[in-house]
Amino acid sequence: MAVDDYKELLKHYELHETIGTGGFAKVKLATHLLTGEKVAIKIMDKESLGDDLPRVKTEIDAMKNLSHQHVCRLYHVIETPKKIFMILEYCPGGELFDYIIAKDRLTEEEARVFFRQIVSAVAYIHSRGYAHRDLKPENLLIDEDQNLKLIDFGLCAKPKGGMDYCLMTCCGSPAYAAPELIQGKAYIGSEADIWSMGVLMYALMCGYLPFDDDNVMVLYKRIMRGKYDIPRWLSPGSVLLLSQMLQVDPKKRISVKHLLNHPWLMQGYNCPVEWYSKWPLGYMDEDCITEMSVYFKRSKPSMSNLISEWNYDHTTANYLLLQAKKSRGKAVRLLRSSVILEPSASSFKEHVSRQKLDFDGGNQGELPYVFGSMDFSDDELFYEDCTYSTTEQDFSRYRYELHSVDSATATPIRSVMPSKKSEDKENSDSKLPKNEGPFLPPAPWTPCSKKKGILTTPNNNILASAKDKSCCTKDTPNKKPVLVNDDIITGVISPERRCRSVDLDLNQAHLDSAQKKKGGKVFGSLERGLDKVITMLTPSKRKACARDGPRKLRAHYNVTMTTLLNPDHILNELTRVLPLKNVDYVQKGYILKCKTQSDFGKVTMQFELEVCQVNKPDVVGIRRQRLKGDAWVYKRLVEDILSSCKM
Ligand code: 6BJ
Repeated sequence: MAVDDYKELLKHYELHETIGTGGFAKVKLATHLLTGEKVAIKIMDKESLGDDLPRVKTEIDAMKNLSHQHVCRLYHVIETPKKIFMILEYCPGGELFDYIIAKDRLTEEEARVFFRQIVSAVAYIHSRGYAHRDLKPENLLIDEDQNLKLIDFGLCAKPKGGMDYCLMTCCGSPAYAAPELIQGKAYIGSEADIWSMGVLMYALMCGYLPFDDDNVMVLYKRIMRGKYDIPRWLSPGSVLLLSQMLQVDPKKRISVKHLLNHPWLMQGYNCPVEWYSKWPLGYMDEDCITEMSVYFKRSKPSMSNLISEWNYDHTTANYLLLQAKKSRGKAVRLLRSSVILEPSASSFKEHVSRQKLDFDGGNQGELPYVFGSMDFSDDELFYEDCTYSTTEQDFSRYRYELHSVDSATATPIRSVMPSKKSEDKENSDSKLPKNEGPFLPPAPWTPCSKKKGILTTPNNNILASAKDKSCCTKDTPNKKPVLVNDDIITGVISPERRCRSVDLDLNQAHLDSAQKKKGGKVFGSLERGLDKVITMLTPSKRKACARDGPRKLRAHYNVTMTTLLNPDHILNELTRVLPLKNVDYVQKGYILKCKTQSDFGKVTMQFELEVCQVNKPDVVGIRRQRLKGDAWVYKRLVEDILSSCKM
């Protein structure tokens, strides 16, 4: 992999940790340097894309044609000879899927809030002539205001003759696929989307799927029969709406138009779903144009013309990110700080390892915590190891040092943390504060309990300008980025597995702003590969390591509370149970980077489990994050692991 591929990207963005890996893409958190806004960067390797390359083109084309409050926004596309980078709206709340499973299921009221947004997004994309064709809770992300954003337009279709024209390609996830689609019949994309929305609504309110089986043929038969269980907690209104969406005959299925003012969706709102875009494509904001014209020293008409080309280049990104800033009530300002060095002025490594600065004077860059990344198999630049702080006193200074990676921090498989003398006490009287917002899990937290187990389903080049000087460079050979191929073979190979449904109490805690106010430290992903030279920050900003104990994280719905008080004890329990569940893992301090593999050695699932301190020192939790693999299989596996731990 050539450093050149990252040159253009790193001129405008500082990369942080991986927040997801899909079949053919890796998604990283990043900061846009001129606005200080967080973005998600989808990184694709053209060579590995192979037959999936058209899917990427489809997604880019579609996203350039969509601008809606419930559709994830595309800001910028960078293509190099080997890579495609899509710079996208960042949604810190993660996937709706994780939210549902953390709560087991949503109340009708909560499901309605989300479902109105889903209907709004789908009505909008249909109005633009697109069918999504892969609607599922993994493709709905939650933004910082708890609003949903639809992602993954790689399978979307825009029938040439309009929305009523038939499609033939069978795509999407089997469990969400409409009967006509799996039968290989010609189908209408919008009708198929409505079916998937029915499955989605069912999953929201039940916490499991209406049609499900390990065997895909059995699953297909169930879908074609269209019969599903109706749990007792569903209201008659919900049952009716589900039956209208889950109609096997697409002609009898409810249309989006009728969903907009459906009584169930109107309940408590008394107004139809608003589906029109609040920021239609081509919308130009006066304040943003003014700021950009001042910053780039151009006349307003000339700046305005440049923006209106909508090339999805850095101009588009600057404009859209300024607009995003404004819509969140922040100052419409581009950063006028000298810290934005021309990439040519710093070495590549320095560029990516530089202390992150808080461009907005303290209210930016606050993450609940950082989601570690797990890069088992990708060769990539070693740039994740930037450790940065969001505390204000750190703004003005940053420097770099070279260190060898401390091999002691890379713990071999099955090794455990040195255990303190165990003094675990049952923590049944947790005093976690109450819920703060309408979308947060209910308080109080309840300890791990056995519940009925739940889910079962398989679930051409726009080359960087030649004028650009390299940021990584022949002139600083000793600071060349390190390419790491860290495919860690961990011994235990698991066959593709379907877990027994077991019990789990996912975190019922709330978000706490205390740590945010204090300006908690945010860390990049863990060091990989021994004998590598990496750039790290000054000792005061060094990464947390095992010796520091578990990280202190804000309570979140992807953190499961335990009743034990000793983090090492929990770590030992996890490392005892993981091999029993055929999960391979690598331990890095209190983080267990887990993966499952098929019989053929294909990685089927990647996720992290991290033992952490939550809120108060006497509450120990386990943060979980899925990075790759089927969401429902992951859910069952993590349920299985956690319920098998004695804690
Ligand atoms: C895209 C992906 C935009 O897991 C997280 C955050 C995941 C952001 C995440 C931790 C967390 C918080 C709460 C609960 C669980 N983003 N943001 C593909 N296409 C367009 C956009 C994205 C991806 C994202 C994913 N946070 N976990």
